[in-house]
Amino acid sequence: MKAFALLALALFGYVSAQPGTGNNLFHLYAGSDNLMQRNEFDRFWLHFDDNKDGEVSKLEFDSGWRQEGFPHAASAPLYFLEMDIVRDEVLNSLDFPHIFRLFDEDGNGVISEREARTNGAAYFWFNE
Ligand SMILES: [Ca+2]
Ligand SMILES: [Ca+2]
Ligand SMILES: [Ca+2]
Repeated sequence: MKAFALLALALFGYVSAQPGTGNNLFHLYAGSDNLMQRNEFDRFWLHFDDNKDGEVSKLEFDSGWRQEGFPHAASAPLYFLEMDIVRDEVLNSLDFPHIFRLFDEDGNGVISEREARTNGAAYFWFNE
């Protein structure tokens, strides 16, 4: 729980400190190899899961997006819809593999910084 609070703080600090949100988020989750594996990608989505039931509800996503100071908070409900690919009004392990493949454009099983930036900008209007 403490680690989580620290992570949230780190996220918030990163986001509010400078532009290029997608870029900083990528480094936070991708780690030192600068590539995002499936488990790292899932970890990003699940950090919105406040009650830890393995599913990100629309409320969790919307309020998390705002609390962390991500850009274009008014559009968070739309971003949720975009990512709810298996349409059941929650983001969970059914959606993550599909979202991952949308980001992994060359299909090599990892998300590169370029893939993250391009798609983050397209889906969430993050600064490139
Ligand atoms: Ca939840
Ligand atoms: Ca879903
Ligand atoms: Ca890739």
